[in-house]
Amino acid sequence: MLSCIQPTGDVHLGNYLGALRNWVAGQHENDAFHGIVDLHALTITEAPDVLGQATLQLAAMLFAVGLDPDEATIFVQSHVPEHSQLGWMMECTVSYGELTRMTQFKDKSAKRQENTSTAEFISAGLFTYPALQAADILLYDTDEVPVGEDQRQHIEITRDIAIRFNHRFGDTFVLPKAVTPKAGARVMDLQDPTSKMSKSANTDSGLVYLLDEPAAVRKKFKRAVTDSDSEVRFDRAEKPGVSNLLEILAACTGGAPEALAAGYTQYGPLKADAGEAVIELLQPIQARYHELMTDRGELQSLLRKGAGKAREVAAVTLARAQAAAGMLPA
Ligand code: ATP
Ligand code: LTN
Repeated sequence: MLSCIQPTGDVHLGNYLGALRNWVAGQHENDAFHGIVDLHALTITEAPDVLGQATLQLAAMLFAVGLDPDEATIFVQSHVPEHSQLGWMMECTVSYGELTRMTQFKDKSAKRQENTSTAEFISAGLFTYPALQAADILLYDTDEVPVGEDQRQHIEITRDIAIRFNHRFGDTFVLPKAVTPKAGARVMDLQDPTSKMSKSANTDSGLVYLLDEPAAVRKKFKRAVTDSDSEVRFDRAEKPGVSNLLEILAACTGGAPEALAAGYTQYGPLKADAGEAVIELLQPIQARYHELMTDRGELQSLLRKGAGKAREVAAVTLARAQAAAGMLPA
């Protein structure tokens, strides 16, 4: 199993309850690889001095939420040069036409064009990104890639690339498939409960970050958008705000949102309890995060170890692909 996360923006409650928590729960049963994909972030990074720090902070967060470097392989993409090397071979296996059909490129480039500060530069890397993502996946003979709906098209193109390569050069790559995690909660924006909580939201008043102080969490829950009647009931369609609060509370305390609803007759106490449950959930994560960040050397050594483990697998796959393509060995 392989999952990857980009070091862009701060990790929020949706990322944790929808993804990271499942990674932690599954780390004992799966042979799991988790990549911090800094080369992908580079497609939209122009400022100096941000990527390394964001990478280190994300690594600390992954360890703080409970990923165990002895169980899972946690690595930084650029520390495993096989990603770039196979990425180029994948660029030569995907067609220009296929890349032009990728909705993520269309969305992200359109978004950059709307913003005056980013409008004039759309990198070629943003366009060829799916080839690098295919390399990420194929290097580990990955069977399953847990992703949200938005990434399904990228897993499909990875399969198409692998099939084409295998057809041209003989059986080389395992065909991966996308899996949607069964237990993941879907956390909505507290200010706009019909949209998912997302780093790319216009304002962050409806986002709860894993590093938010208790006072900030309390305030965000207190101001959460609900509706004008005052019945507490779990109903995503009719009562999105209230249902989101119930779902968050349920995800933190382990109950079921429908059953929790019965315990409330007013919105105020529900907001307060959901806020306190989140504060309690975040407290140990924040404590571990801050402790890990005091020892940069130790974090880097954990990442070096992860990259070493990743390379053991990636180097074998790359060599197999190069041999299949008939490249002269060095
Ligand atoms: P962006 O807004 O830039 O797309 P994001 O906040 O949606 O970022 P990603 O980096 O795309 O986050 O996703 C990381 C992981 O978190 C993915 O597995 C994704 O499915 C999950 N995730 C993101 N937002 C939510 C959410 N609101 N609820 C549940 N899971 C989420
Ligand atoms: N494109 C993904 C991040 C990503 C990824 C991967 C996910 C890069 N490489 C390999 C799964 C497997 C995103 O934008 N969330």
